[in-house]
Amino acid sequence: MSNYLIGTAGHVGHGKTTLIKALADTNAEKINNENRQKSTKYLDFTHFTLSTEKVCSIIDVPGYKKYINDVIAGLGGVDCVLLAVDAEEGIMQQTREHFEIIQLLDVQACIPVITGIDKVERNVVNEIEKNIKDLMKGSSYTKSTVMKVSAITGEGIDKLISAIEKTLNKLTPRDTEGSFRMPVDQVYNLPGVGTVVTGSIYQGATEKERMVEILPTGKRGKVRHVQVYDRTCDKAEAGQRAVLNISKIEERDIRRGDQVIRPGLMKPTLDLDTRVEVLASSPHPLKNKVKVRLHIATGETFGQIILLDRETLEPGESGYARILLETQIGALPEDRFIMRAPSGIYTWGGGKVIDPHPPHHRRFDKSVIDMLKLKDKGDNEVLVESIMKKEPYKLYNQEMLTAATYLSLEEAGVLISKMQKKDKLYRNTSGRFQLLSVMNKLADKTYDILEKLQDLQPDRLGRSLEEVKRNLSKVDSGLFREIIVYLKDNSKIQEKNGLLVTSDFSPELTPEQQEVYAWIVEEFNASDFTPPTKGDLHLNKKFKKPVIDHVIDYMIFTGELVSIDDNVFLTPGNLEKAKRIIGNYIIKHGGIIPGQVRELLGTTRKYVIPLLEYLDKTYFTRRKDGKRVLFRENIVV
Ligand SMILES: Nc1nc2c(ncn2[C@@H]2O[C@H](COP(=O)(O)OP(=O)(O)OP(=O)(O)O)[C@@H](O)[C@H]2O)c(=O)[nH]1
Ligand SMILES: [Mg+2]
Repeated sequence: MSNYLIGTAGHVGHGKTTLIKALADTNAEKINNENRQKSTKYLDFTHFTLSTEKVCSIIDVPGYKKYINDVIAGLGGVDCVLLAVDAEEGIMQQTREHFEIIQLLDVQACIPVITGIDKVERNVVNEIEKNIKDLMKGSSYTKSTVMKVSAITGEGIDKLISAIEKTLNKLTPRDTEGSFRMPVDQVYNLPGVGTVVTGSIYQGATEKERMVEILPTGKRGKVRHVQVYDRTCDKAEAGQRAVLNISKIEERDIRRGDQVIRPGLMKPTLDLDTRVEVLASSPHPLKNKVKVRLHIATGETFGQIILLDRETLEPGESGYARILLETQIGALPEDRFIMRAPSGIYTWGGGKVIDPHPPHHRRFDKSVIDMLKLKDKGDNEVLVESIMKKEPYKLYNQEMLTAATYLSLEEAGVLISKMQKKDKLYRNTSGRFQLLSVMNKLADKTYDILEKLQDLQPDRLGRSLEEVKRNLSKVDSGLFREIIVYLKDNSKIQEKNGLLVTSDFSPELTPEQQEVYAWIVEEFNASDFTPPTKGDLHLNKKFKKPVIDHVIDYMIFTGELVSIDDNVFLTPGNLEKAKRIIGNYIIKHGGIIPGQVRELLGTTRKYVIPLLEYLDKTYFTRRKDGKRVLFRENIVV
């Protein structure tokens, strides 16, 4: 089932209430207690069903000038407005003012309706139709057909119903899945029930027993009772008008303008970044620091306008502004608002919330304006890219994007996955990410640095992480670690014995080192399980200790030696042989002790103890009941 919110608009006495009575085919009592002659005061509500799957809630607004605040509050959440124009009087002052408000609120659709066509000749109706078309010229409603009806004779009502149906079919449906949000337009106390609030549901849904929060107070309570279309039900959703009874909320805790929301959906704010526009009909320009009366959703407050890139906005102009509010409100990006003179005498203009929790910024800062333009356009992908490019030397997470863009966590998640699928984002296993273009650039730079360091000293066996990082001082350590992982995953670099090398790197030996190398190889070839230790090699007077150490490291790097501990080394062949002998012995006898190893390998305690510790450390063996057994029983040796 689809639900729509339809509002009325138009000058006082232009037949709005009578028209919706005709549409709803309902009696006067159902709409209100007032009789037909009475002007509408405040807001009235009813509903009618267009076809089986479409129910329209109607918000009937008063035409009388002094109730303009109700008009703004009533039309804030509607999908479509019926703009009534009386066939005798034609376009009047409130027709224009209401039409301006409809445009500033960016209501999706507006159907102009000439009412009371029974009262005048056809040519008068045609003249008014022409005037209405002129009024709508340049707006987003120029394609709307002007409807002509008489609520008294019923002429044109059927056509109007099908026009409404057709219009609603083209609208973007409301988001019933998102987080619940209902600005409050009425609060009253029902004896025996308690505090009851009514409102149009802007987005999401709520149901009995759900926890809700009241903004701006932050008080929370459970939905105790739900009523939609005059009936008690379990659930109310976007596009419906709902009556809610909420536990723990007293009448004094909530008033019109407050919002009932899914707990945590938004936080109250005193600052807004906005795009404002001044009506062409405004009698005054909008000057920096001016005070305005601000209407947003069903709420009202005062705010000071800080124009961010100029001193004045002339009538008909628009620009970016920070609004400093006098009282806290709840707002989301894309919310529309109306600005009126503080005295309430005229409508100054309106605007759109771009950022409801903006960071501090200075006026006349080009980068601030550029960012606002991107947010204004709503191209979140471009926005995210520009945010990350601005500070590229760190990793981001979902929360950081949420804070910088005011996308919800869920929306940020969807956007990140989309960008990742498009190969725009690199994301690590813990969900942190960076633009792939930034990753590639930094990875190339890191690789070049490592290569340059290797070229400068080709005999060194590798570079420590710190040494490479020193050349990338701007990059934070989390991102640096990720770049190393990224380069390793792409087989561009390797980490050997804790040192970084490019994958194609092989260290060079100096003539002196080559001589030491030849000697050590010979020494190792001459012995099986009693090879020279580092200490033994140091006893040689012909070669310097640091050169010997370097060549040992080199041989570990190239895989010619395995370091059993700091002092003892084995060739990989001999290590494998030792493992085979020890393994087979354990399998046969259920365990082995150091003395048996010594005998089997024909070696001494000096080697046996480090070797067994090495085998424990590398999960080949483990200690059990004073013996060594295989780490895993089923190991094949
Ligand atoms: N002849 C005729 N009279 C109409 C028609 N529609 C409304 N009226 C009369 O016009 C008067 C004003 O109508 P309402 O429906 O109260 O006008 P409204 O726009 O709701 O007025 P406000 O709520 O004060 O803004 C009433 O006396 C209606 O009976 C119509 O189609 N034909
Ligand atoms: Mg009325």
